Amino acid sequence: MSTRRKFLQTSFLGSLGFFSGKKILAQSDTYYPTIKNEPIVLSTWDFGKEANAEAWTVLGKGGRALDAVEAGVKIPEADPNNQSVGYGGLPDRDGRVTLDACIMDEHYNCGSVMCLENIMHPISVARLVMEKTPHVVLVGDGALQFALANGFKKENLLTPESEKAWKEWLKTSKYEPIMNIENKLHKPSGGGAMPGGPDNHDTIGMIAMDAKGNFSGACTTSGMAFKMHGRVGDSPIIGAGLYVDNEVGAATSTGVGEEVIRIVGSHLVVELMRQGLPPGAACKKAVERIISRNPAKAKTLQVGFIALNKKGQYGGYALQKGFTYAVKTGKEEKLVPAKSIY
Ligand code: SD4
Repeated sequence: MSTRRKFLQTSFLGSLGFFSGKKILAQSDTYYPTIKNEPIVLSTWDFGKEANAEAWTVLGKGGRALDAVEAGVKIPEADPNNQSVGYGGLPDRDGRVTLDACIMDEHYNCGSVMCLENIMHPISVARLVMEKTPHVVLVGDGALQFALANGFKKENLLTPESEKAWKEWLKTSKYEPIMNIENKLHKPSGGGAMPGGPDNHDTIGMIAMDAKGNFSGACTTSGMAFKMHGRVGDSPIIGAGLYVDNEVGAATSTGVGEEVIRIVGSHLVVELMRQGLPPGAACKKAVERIISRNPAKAKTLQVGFIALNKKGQYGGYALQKGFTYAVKTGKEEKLVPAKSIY
């Protein structure tokens, strides 16, 4: 299609959206709401749909975004078929399931746990770190001790399927992140999961705005499969895997955490929105920042961002095709295939 025709079509669609009040996909992959201050929740990947539905049990009743995001992400955390979050997560190279999670509310309060073992709901421990301690982050044994002292139960999180996948991996012990080619998520991988591969990009990042116009976010993961013991990705790092600024909006990420940490991705997206970029465009700029550091490497990796601003506009962008995000409002529930650079 010629650039001019494309431009005309976009302008035409844009004006249709403007005059009819219909939701349209804008050039920057940003969607615009019809109703202001309507509660809304966004989550990474297909299985975000079920998590959003749970979050809606809070948001739909006028509840707080913080309660909604915690309730929402607990769904994949407890799902043994999801091999990148919580129970059933693929272990590290030593066969240990180590979990990372963080949460942030509308007052810049935040809490995080890193490399936490044997606790089904790291997100709830992260929330307690936020609410009951003077700290932001607890790691490893300290996080576990804190969880146990607060009534959490110690559980074995390594499912037979994930153990089988790990034993399979041990045969070659090759750690080589492979980008997701196609979104085959939320399916048991039957032992075929590869580090960085299709089943390894299932982190759930969830961001929400409640009926009062307040924002919160949560992010939880078992991290990259077969990682070195002690490795922590972007997901539990405030500013990298998640950021919430109640004056501007919120963003969260998924994909190869090392790349997101380097650019403090979610904070970058929120700051770009503060400067006036729509959410989709802000996500795209963050993805481009990753490429500018190392274009050749970026071609081989997946990273995706989603973002929501104060007006209820939302969007997402990824390095590679295959990244989807789930959206729920009082009016609709849908999966959006994010635009991508490659
Ligand atoms: C990590 N960002 O540990 C996580 C992995 C991930 O989708 O998002 N997978 O680096």
